[in-house]
Amino acid sequence: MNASAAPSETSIILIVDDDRFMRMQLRQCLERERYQVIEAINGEKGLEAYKTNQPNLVLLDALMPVMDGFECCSQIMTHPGAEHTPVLMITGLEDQQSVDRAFEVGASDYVTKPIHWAVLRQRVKRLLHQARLQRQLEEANERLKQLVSLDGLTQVANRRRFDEYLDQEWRRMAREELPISLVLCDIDFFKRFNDTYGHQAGDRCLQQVAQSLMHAARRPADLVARYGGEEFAVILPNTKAHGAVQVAEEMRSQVRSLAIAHADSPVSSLVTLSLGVVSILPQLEIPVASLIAAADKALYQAKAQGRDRVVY
Ligand code: GH3
Ligand code: MG
Ligand code: MG
Ligand code: MG
Repeated sequence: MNASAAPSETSIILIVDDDRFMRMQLRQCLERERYQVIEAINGEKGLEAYKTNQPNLVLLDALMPVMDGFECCSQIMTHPGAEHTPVLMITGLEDQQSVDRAFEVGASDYVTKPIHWAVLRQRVKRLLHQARLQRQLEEANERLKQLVSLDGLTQVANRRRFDEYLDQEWRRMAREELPISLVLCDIDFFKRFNDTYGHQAGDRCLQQVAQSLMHAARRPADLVARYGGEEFAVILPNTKAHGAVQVAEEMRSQVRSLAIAHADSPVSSLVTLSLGVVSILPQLEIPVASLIAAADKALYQAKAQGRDRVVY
């Protein structure tokens, strides 16, 4: 499956045909091209072989006892990942209806018997190549999606992802009538920290703080995001005030236990956090911005009351 290993990886091809002689000829043709070949004698056996071997390509006869090729193909297509496994129908049926049906049930290509071997070789090669390209494209897309939603410095979600997720969870919690909490965290006297230790030390501090927040927000649905320069926001779906305050206190203590020196901080000799917490039962007619405004207000109070604290 590893895309980088693709050039040297041997493709597995599954031949499903009730005709023993045909299977043998196909096998010889494919093994000459150094493919790994598996055989099955009907659609049912073919389906089993498909599940156990996860071949890169299936060569499928149409007319077979027990389960025919059309049924076998449509069943293969219901399996996760089947979109990466091209099915090439090889059959004596030349009528339009059979060709149409093959493509309808998910076949990628169709060749008729008697087989033109040079053409088959090229079709097999092309189908495998296309499937590999498609897989690589999807992997690249996956990586890209990750990249556009992560903050480059701290590797937590970025602001864009935060906005998107908050909107989504706000609506989901409103539908399910569950609470949602938001924690806004801001590093205390961070400008002084930069002034004292330099911008690079500041960057490292941000990375460490981000990791601490990740440790504290443990549920799979929780999202830690970099909200702005030295501000982080944490979305806690299905979490009441009590739980959210606990998480926020855990964050404060995690950051304390990083024990990053901050000699110029008026509130401590170490880097500290101020946190504002809000919890609400969302309603679709209330704008999500009101949640952020309330958390911002709580954070402002935490600052005003002396920093290094959680305000709910
Ligand atoms: P307060 O306790 O009131 O929050 O004071 P503060 O100094 O933390 O707040 P202020 O908003 O005045 O300063 C934030 C500082 O965060 C200023 C800016 O240089 C720094 N900062 C923002 N983004 C980054 C970054 O990516 N890297 C580094 N090293 N510093 C950053
Ligand atoms: Mg047959
Ligand atoms: Mg700030
Ligand atoms: Mg600050």
